[in-house]
Amino acid sequence: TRRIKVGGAQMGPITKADGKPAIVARLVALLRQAGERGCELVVFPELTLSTFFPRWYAPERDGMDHYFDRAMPGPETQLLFDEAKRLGIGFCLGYAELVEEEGRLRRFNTSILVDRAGALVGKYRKIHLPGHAEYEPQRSHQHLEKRYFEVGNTGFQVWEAFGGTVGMAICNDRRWVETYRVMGLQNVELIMIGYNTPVSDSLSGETETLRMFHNHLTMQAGAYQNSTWVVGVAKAGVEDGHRLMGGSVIVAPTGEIVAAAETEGDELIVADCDLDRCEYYKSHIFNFAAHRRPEFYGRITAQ
Ligand code: ING
Repeated sequence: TRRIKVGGAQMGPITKADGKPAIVARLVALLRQAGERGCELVVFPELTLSTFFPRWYAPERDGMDHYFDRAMPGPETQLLFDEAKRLGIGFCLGYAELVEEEGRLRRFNTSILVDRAGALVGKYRKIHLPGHAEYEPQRSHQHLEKRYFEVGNTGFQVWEAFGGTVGMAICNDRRWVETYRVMGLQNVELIMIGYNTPVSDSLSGETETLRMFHNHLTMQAGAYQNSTWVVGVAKAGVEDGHRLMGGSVIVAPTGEIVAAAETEGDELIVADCDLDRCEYYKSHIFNFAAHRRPEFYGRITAQ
């Protein structure tokens, strides 16, 4: 069997006042915990090097650039990369990416995957950006990802790494069935998803319980319907008065939750993921070649 010991490194709150060195020190502490528990891969949350700054309005679109990283690793994150390499642990890290591309400055909500030897395996830039681009006074807090980030241009890719086929998505992506299916059609066996999700918002009136139900429902369904493991990892807790949900989980290809966080702080969850458990579902109930009928699905990709 192709077993891989996976850690979900849930992060507690990061406030506006927290500097990068203190944040990186917490990431390194979780990495060391993962090492002690034999993890080969650790998944960190979305935007795990800063507070969830899209909750704040800045008059200029570059007004949050101080939360972005140009180089990855950069001077303040090199420590994390070095420690991971020393421990022989691969990791997935979410951060705000500032990059010069096609002759202009571009901003993405990004996730990178680094293997156990410390080599960059792949990069994903968030495609489903929720919320709005302009200030909306009726909201108790803003959700301005469309203001600070461009729609990602990497597509949903998979990579051969950690003994299997792995992919990445970020936060709101997990609510869209297409996210999982596009990777499912590439035979993905483990999807890593970091998220920062407000416990409540001023518009929906949903209860905290209902929002946690949606959080797990989407990842459990995505896992089962595409015969893949899903690792969903939160940045959680109260950031400058705004509470983000925890609920980090590791979901098996059966859709069952096999590990779940209990707190809204820095917390490592671990599961021994047997990638061969994907096989039965991929070759029977979700055997795409045998059962899937794309000639009837055209409307799904229509604009
Ligand atoms: N956050 C939230 C998420 O998709 C959200 C936004 C919350 C959308 C609740 C809908 C309902 O989990 C991010 N960062 O995408």
